[in-house]
Amino acid sequence: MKNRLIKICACVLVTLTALSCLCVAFTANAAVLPEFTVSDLYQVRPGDTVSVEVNVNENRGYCAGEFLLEYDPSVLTPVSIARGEASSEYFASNLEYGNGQVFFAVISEELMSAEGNVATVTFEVDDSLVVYSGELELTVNSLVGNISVGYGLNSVRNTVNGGELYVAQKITVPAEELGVVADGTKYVLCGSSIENMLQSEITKNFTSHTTKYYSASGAQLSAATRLTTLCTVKVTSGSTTNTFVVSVKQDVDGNYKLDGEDAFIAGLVASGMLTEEELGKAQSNAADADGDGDIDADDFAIMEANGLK
Ligand SMILES: [Ca+2]
Ligand SMILES: [Ca+2]
Ligand SMILES: [Ca+2]
Repeated sequence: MKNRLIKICACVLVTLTALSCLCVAFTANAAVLPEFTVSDLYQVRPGDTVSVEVNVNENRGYCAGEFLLEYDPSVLTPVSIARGEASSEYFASNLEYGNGQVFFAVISEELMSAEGNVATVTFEVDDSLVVYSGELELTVNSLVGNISVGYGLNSVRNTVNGGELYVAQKITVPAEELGVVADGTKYVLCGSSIENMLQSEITKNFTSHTTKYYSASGAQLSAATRLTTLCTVKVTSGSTTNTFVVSVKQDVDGNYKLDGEDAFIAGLVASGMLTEEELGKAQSNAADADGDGDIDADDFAIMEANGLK
């Protein structure tokens, strides 16, 4: 009942504001809608409490707006919402608007032209996750402006930039925390040395899951075999399996040796004969020997020196 009341109130407010704004004298202006963004969330751990900011930029003014922030309810649970400094005091919200939806509305008698934070929604992240990559999407509905700023009542329905969410459990081996990078529906597990990549040590991170280890060709590895580039780790809990493709710095071809072959592949990328997309994320990360984010002559030189040892 409360939910419906909030929805109805917001719609009435928006309609009333639209009517009052339409009274403003018309001047020929191109519609310049305010730009809304949703903050990205990286480096999030399962069980964390995180805050997602909805911000407004390029704001020539609006006097009412209805917003719907959509999230994955299997991953996030909303706990609170706070009005931002760029909103008016007439702010209505509903955390339980729909499954995976937070609703809020702002309204003002005068144009709100401040830039900055409109609202901040705080979520709890499911603590049983291993890894997750997804997006929160903001839909701006029924944005009301003055005709003089180029628009009256707009049903914007735009999906706003940002809102990426990336959650990964901490995965450690002795002396190192392994990096995790999203790669489509898979994830790349990044280590610095084959010496560190012991199955038994990685298994210790997943006490309530089942872990299985495979070679690049898909054969299950014997327990003592270390992992290197293009090996895979499957982590299963219930009906959910997360697949990690291993990447170990400098062993680009995944043959457990650091030698001229690895330098050769890096050289192909550095010279433009092979793209990082063609090579794939796990091998590209391995080929970035100095870890500066690109594959160039410096990386080739580091790996070429391995081959001469
Ligand atoms: Ca190699
Ligand atoms: Ca590099
Ligand atoms: Ca470089």
